Amino acid sequence: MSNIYVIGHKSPDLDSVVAAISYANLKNKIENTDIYKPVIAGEANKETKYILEKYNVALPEKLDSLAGKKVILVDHNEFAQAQEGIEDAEIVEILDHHKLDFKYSNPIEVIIKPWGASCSIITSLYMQNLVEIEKSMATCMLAAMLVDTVITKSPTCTDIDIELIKHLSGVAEVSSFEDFGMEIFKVRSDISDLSDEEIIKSDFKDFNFKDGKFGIGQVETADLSVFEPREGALLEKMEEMIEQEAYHSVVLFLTDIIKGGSRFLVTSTDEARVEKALGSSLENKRLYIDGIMSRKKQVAPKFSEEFDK
Ligand SMILES: [Mn+2]
Repeated sequence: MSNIYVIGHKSPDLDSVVAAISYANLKNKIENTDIYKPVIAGEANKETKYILEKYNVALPEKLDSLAGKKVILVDHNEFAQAQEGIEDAEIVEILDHHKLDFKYSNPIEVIIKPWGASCSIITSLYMQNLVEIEKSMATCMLAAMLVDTVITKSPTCTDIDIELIKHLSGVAEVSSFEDFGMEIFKVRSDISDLSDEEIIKSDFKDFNFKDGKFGIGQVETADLSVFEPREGALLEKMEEMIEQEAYHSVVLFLTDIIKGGSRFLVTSTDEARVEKALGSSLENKRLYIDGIMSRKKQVAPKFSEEFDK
């Protein structure tokens, strides 16, 4: 049997990497095989390396092209966010918690739930199939769920996520998931050794709207002030991306997980319409909006409403 590669989106975040690892593990166990191989679509970000290293889980190898491969897509389903070669891959399954934007010529298994993390869905599948989750795996999955749900504070977090987070905390022997979550967000907040590009790309997604290609990056932080001295340079780098990669707009929003709001940095070929989409005016390409914490539920819909009509 040929290998089936389990892969998350480009600019992989913790949820997409741990989803690939844990889902490949679950499928191998259920089917008593080893054909499911977790891989990643790009350089792992800082907290991903930190968590996998700390809990002794191997970082998957990078797979540069999906062409000619059998693949399971986790944590994404839009081709714009998938690894190169997706058009020439054989997709056998999708497991995701984002909006469905997918057309395919064959009937395939699609598991999509409106929950806070892909790892939440995978946790529930381990439970359904009565497969034990090893402690180190449980800890990594818990970490991914805490990041994706911003320690349960994101509007994307459901009651089911909270229940699963509590369940995994037990398996992982984590006494306070809030403290564990803050530990991860502190790792994230240390940006001193990251380049401007690494900050922008650390959790960055492309959206192909009718009016053009939009790049929307998000950084969640426990300390917004560390970004202040670097905002000018970040904006310059984003401007460069617009020119070199033909974006309509590149937006980076820095989410203060304690205050529960986001500071937007915006570069665009049409700033006025971005202001319209965000419902507020920019000041020197910057803007703070209280209550915004989620790209999926709050930011991307604002842009698609304005630019994907
Ligand atoms: Mn996710």
